[in-house]
Amino acid sequence: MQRAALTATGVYTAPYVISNEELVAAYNEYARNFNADNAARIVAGELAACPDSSVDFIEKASGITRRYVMDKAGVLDPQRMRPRFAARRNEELSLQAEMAVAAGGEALAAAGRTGAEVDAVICAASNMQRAYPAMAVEIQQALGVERGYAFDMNVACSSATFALDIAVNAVRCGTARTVLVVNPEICSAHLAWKDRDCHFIFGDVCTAIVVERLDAARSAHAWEVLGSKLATSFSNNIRNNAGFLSRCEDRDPDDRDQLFVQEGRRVFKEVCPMAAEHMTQHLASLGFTPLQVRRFWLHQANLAMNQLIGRRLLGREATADEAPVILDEFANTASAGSIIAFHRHNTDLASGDLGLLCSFGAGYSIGSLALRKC
Ligand code: CO8
Repeated sequence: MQRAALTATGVYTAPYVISNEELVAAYNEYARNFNADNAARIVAGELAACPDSSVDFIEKASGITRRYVMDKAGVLDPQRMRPRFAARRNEELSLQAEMAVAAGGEALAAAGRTGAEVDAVICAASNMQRAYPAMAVEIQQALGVERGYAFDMNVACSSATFALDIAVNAVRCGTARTVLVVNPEICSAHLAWKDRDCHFIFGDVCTAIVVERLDAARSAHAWEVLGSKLATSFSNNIRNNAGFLSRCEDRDPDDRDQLFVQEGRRVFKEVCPMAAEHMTQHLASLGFTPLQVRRFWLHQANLAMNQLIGRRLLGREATADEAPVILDEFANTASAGSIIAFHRHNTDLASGDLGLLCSFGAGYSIGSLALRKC
């Protein structure tokens, strides 16, 4: 059995920023228009009025101050309230592939590798822009990966950690020497921007991670993977019903259940204890306690969620150095969040330091990797 390591990462940041102030101004204009257009039905009790959103609520409830998106004008147009993307011809690089090639190229360069040295590409994200051919195969070709295999997978917010588990096992078993995992998350395309309960939650980004044999690593910042642990438990509390059967069910793509829907409070209450218990058990199985972990790179959905998980793990508040936060800047970027935190906050640690990367989200799904700095 080979020893496997995460040797490098890359991040593609979406080109536009939307502040909470801009978001709330656009949403409130949409709400005013909706209420004026539907005044008679609202008075008759046939329709609920659209309540205003507020910057204060968003910052207090989530810790999010802004987000990066692939299109800003469409999202902030009160007549549209969703991104606008130009359709591309089949001969052009797809949007998700473009993001993945940028992040993947950065990660490969940081690992001291070229596409020609990669054996497998896994494209893991909450949404794929098409059913087939797999996004990963297009990315494989665009990055000059001439051998091996590529495939897509989706475990919602845990897509990246579940993909890392597969990549690590492939390297350990000798199926591959070098695997590239990419996570192009275009959350803005599946977010209900007209729903004030969730319109602030998501942003767009793409992350990439190189997984290699430890003995072949060239990077100065490699992390050996000591172990990984995956868990799932079915829940309807985070759900999106859009799929290939939608047109056969005569569904409108704007129907509320064809977009992201969640019971946010229930998710909060149920997922926090599950995630803390999962990480504690994972560490115990490797002979460690949470207090021995130098840094936690947690899923980035909600600041209060991460603070509560930190308290459950450590018995006290985790410092920003112990559990860095990036969701204030990026919002929730589904499976990419913990990887952005890792990308931004791993090179300062010392050889021998212990770290834990953990995602949690829809499914429910939880994935963790215990890492030791080489
Ligand atoms: N402005 C003003 N008031 C508001 C707003 C707003 N924007 N939104 C809600 N309110 C009001 C509510 O109506 C409510 O009013 P009332 O008390 O009168 O009923 C009050 O504020 C409190 O509302 P909530 O109870 O909803 O507020 P919370 O404190 O629970 O905060 C959160 C809401 C932030 C959503 C919080 O519950 C949370 O973060 N929960 C966890 C969310 C989470 O982690 N979800 C994970 C989902 S991500 C995932 O798994 C990936 C899925 C795939 C991605 C797909 C891409 C789109």
